[in-house]
Amino acid sequence: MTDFFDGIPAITYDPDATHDFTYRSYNPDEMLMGKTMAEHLRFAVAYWHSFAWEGGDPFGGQTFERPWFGDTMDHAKIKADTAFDMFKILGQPYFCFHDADVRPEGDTFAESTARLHEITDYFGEKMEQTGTKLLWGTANLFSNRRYMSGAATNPDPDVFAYSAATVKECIDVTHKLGGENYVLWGGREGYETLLNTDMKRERQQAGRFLQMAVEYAHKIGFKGSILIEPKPQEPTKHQYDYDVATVYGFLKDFGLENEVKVNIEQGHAILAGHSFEHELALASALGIFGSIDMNRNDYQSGWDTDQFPNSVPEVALAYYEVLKAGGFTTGGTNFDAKLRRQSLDAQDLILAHVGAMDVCARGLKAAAAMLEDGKLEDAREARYAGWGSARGQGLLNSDLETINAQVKADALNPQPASGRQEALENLANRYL
Ligand code: XUL
Ligand code: CO
Repeated sequence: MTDFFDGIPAITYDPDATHDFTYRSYNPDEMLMGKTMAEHLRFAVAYWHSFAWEGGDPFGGQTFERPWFGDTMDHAKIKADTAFDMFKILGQPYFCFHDADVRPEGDTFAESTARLHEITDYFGEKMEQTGTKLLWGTANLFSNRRYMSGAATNPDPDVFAYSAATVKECIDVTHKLGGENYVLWGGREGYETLLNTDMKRERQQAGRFLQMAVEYAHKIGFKGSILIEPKPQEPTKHQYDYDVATVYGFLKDFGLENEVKVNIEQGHAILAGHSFEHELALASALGIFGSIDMNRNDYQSGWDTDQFPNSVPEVALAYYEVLKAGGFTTGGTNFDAKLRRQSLDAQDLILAHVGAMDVCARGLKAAAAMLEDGKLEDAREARYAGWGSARGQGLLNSDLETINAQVKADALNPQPASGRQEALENLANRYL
């Protein structure tokens, strides 16, 4: 144990506790719809926000002081020790990381790679000792200045090559650690101005890059899911993986719709002008639902503030879609969330996760009750009941002329029916 979290106890489920270091709703062993809460939620801590982020914002730099800040491998190991101490305190089953979060950048590709393998071997030992698992690994192809004009979509083929070589190493270490997914977020895959951008070429590069990642994952026998994380803008003005619908079109274009799924982030959905549940429902309808990043934005600031979730009603509607989709398979609930920069203390880091896990647990319970009660689904089914009739069944296999003749023969005159939105909203609120 490091001393960073000294005095903070392991968090357990005790709704009656009189102190803050307790789960009041997240009871990992509680059964819901045939699975435990832990199995439903599959919580993951994001290494980057909790351990690599220094507390900066566009107007100021580092606010956090951490014993592991520094660019040596010794620092990287203290960081890993502290991270695994936190995993032990929280008891969440998973974590996620980028290469750049866990090892200092070397002077050469070879040095960076050697460091990545060294630290992930160290992770491997700790995972073995603690039972913490890897939800997903990923490559940071956006922070270093070499990626300023894109990674796969860079006008310079050398950057494409460097990025491809990096993804190979990151898939390797994800595979080595038994990671259940590999994520690609195209942070710089977009443009700042169309005046210097060949969109057609850049899309082709991104498509081929993704095919190569899928081909390599198959080759080494990686059994996890490959996931794209949609986001509409920020850091670039426009990103090619704008939202779930855009990603699906992209996957179809490159023959990858059965190979790649999506990791949907609440804050990114909002930036794209959608609700989180919209993105989840669409991904499920398209058969590409994979995993979630459960972090919200501040609704006034209009940018990706990556805050821990704290709205039970919002979270409930999201898990309703997750449950309807059959729940997670390889995916889970990753907190791609960071503290506010004034939240300096070790206990802030713990309490942020504790609160978020409780909010998710309450949302999940509400969602399960909504689904098990069945009233919402009954109402939805009733609304489309006509499509189950002989006329409804035949229509989609018919043609315009036949339909036209039938409408005339039957003197068809459709009568509108209420969508009952307020009644359904009242119903949904009863579970919250
Ligand atoms: C950025 C973001 C990333 C991805 C992983 O907005 O969400 O942290 O989750 O690269
Ligand atoms: Co994310």
